Amino acid sequence: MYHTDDTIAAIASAPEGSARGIIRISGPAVPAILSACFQPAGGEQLICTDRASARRGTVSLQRPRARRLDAEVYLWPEGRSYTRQTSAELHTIGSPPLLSAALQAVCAAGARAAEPGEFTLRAFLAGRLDLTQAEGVLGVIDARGDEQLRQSLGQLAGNLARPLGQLRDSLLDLLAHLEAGLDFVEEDIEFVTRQQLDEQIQDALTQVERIADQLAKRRRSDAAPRVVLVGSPNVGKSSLFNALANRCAALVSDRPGTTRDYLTARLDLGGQQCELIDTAGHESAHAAIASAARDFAASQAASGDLVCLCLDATRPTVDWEREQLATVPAVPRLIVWTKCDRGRPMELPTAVATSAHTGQGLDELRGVLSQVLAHTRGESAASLTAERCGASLQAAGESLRRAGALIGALEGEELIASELRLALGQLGQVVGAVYTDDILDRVFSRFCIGK
Ligand SMILES: Nc1nc2c(ncn2[C@@H]2O[C@H](COP(=O)(O)OP(=O)(O)OP(=O)(O)O)[C@@H](O)[C@H]2O)c(=O)[nH]1
Ligand SMILES: [Mg+2]
Repeated sequence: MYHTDDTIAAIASAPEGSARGIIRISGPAVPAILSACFQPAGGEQLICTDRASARRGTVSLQRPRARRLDAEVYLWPEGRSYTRQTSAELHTIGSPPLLSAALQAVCAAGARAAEPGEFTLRAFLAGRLDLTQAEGVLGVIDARGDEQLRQSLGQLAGNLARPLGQLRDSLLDLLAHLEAGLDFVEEDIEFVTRQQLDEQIQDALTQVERIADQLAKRRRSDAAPRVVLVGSPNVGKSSLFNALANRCAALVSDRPGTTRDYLTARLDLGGQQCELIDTAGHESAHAAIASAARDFAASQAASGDLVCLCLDATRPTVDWEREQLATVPAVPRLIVWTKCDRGRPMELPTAVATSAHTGQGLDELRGVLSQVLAHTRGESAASLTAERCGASLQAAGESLRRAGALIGALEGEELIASELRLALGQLGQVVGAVYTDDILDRVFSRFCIGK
């Protein structure tokens, strides 16, 4: 069983350190903990009102030695925070040893170190989120690329919770009518006609199928991570694409700017699937079409899971390439030297030397891609939810189908009601209205501490 009556605390900012560090605290003892370890500036007392508030002050640290750390405290009263409990955040310098000393001070004052995902678990248990939205939170944290972020934010905003909630409400109403009819069976009172029952069950079945289909589609679309080939015109991206995909899909020519549109191919990297994307070369052209192609290549790169920056080993690097090498990429990046049969690549760490013409380095590149992708890929919220709920949605659909068949066969209403109960139980598991510790463990153990 999960307890929510104690007070939990954790470092909620990046574990490797950042400019700002955050300690999150949630539970009934927040006011007592803050009055024990936080001194507001100006010597006044920190008072928890019915509105969110912020105060500057200092936290008293005991270890490794007694000292005071400047901090701001943000305080949310019960009912108005993420967990719906009295909650606080201490914002201070993001140095890991200082944050860990501040967390020790908070724990010494009465908090317990939070388990992974425990804040979101409390938000779920307090009814602030359903399970699909909790998975949306995780999807937002782990999103790789714009598409995953968009999907996860949608799920967090309730684009699954809402239709599922409406569907459960209408099935509950239907079940209530059926059960009321069963209570008055002697009097021959009918609360819902067979035709209404049939229509509403068919309608519910269509919705369950639509949600299951939508989840499965999203899961398929993000099942394969995306590897995007980018680089200057004529460096050999399309040749590399063809060599890796083992086909001549992309047009190759010695004229720079050959690729205008983009092409994709499915690669199997020894069990690890990926989608390989060839893009137009980056160039400083003015022609509208070239610049559209370049913008498109940039957007493909931004939504990829891994970018292969292709550099031509037969010539020195150009300005744009040097700029790229000097910047920290937003998406994980691999340097791929091309045309190594005709030139010697410059020494760069973690670069792979290839030739599309001789096949040199292609196996090595496949191996590196597979390794890097195994570590860069985050699962989208839809994938997590689809994996957890696929069987429940299918079972709910089957119960509704059986209920429909029972109506058609003019069977008794007890049997129909029992199928509706089964369907509701399965939908309840999807949103978390019906849950076991096991289900919650599966969802929340994927979170990191502090979320
Ligand atoms: N020697 C040698 N030539 C290559 C290799 N790969 C590509 N080339 C040549 O380089 C030229 C450009 O190749 P593409 O694959 O079209 O280059 P790209 O980067 O797709 O070019 P854009 O689509 O215009 O951006 C062609 O003439 C290819 O034959 C290679 O591994 N070795
Ligand atoms: Mg090309």
